[in-house]
Amino acid sequence: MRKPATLVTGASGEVGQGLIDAYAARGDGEIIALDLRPLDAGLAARCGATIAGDILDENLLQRLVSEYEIQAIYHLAALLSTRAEYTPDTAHRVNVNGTLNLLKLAHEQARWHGRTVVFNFPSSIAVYGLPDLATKIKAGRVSEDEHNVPTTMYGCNKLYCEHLGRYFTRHYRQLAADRTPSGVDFRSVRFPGLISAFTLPSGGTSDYAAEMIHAAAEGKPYACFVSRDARIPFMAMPDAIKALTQLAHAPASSLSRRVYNVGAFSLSAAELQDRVLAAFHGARITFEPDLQRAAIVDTWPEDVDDSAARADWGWKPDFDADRAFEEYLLPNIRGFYRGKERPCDAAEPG
Ligand code: AKB
Repeated sequence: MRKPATLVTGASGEVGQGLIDAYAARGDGEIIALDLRPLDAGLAARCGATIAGDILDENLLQRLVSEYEIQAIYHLAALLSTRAEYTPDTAHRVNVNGTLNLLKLAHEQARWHGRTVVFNFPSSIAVYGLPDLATKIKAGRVSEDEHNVPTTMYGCNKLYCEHLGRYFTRHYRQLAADRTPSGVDFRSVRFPGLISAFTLPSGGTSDYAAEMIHAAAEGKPYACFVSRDARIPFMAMPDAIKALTQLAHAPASSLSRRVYNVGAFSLSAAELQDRVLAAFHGARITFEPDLQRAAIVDTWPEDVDDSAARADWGWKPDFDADRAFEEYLLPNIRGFYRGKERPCDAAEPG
C-alpha cells in the first residue's frame, strides 16, 4: 500500500525549509521532499522521503506517481526575479514547464486515488507592474485584480501559472466528451518580500531586506541595491508558512477565488535601515542603487490589500514590523551569529 504523503518541491529553499519544520513540529503527515540538490541531514530527517531531482524530469515525476499516494503538493521550486532576468529561458522552463509538470502529476494522482489533490502555489507581488512611482504611491494597497502587468520574467511566469492553476481547477479539457473534473484543487498566495531568520535568500530582488539584517548581525558592511525610498510589503517567514498552510487546509467552499494577496507590513529601505541600526549599533549600511534592480522594485506595490484572504479563510499575520524584529528576527539571528554557524544559504530552489 502506498502511504499518503505531501510533496514539497524546492524543499531546500527558504520557504521549503520553513514548511518542513512546521509540518514536522505539528506531525502533519509524511513529506516527500524534492529538490535539485540533496537536502541537508537535519532537514532530511524530518521528511518521509527525499529525492534529489529536477521538476523538468518527467520520468522522475512518473516514478513519484507510481510510488506514492500524493494528497497535497506545495510547489515551491522556482527561479526568483533577479536570477530569472539573467536566465529568462531557463526561468520559463523551470517556473512554467515545471509547474505544468506538477499540475499534470496532481491530475494523475487524483485519477489514481479518486480524491482531489490540493495544489499549493506561492505566487508573488512580482505579478504586479506599477507603471511609475506616482501611480505606485497613489495605488497604495493594491487588490488582486489591479495592475497585473508584470515587468519581469518571474512575474510573468507566476501570473501565467496562477491562470494555469485556475484552468486545471475549473476548465480542464472543457471540450472533451468526458467532462470529469481534473481533481486538482489549486490555491495560491501572493507573497511579499519574505524575511527569514534562519536562511539567506538568493536570486530575489526583495532580498535586500534580509541581506541588510544578516550583514549587520555578522558585523559586515552592506551596500543596499535599492534607494532609501524604495517601499514594498514584507513578511516574516513564520507568517508565510502560516498563510500557505492555512489556505491549504481551508474548506474549498470558503474560497471565493483561487489566488489571494497576503500582507504583513510595508517598509521603505530607509525605515528598514533605521530598525537595523537600532538593533545593531554601528552597523555600516550604505545605499548604492543598482538602477535596473531598483527599477524592478519600483514596479511592485507599496502594500497589498489582503481583505479577501481575511474574509474567506481568516488570514491575519502574527508579525507586524515591530514583532517581526523584536520577537522573531533579532533574537534568532543574534543566536546564529553569537558563535553559531551562519544561517545556511537557501539553496536555489530547484
Ligand atoms: C523576489 O524578490 O523575486 C521574491 C519575490 C518578491 O517574490 N522574493
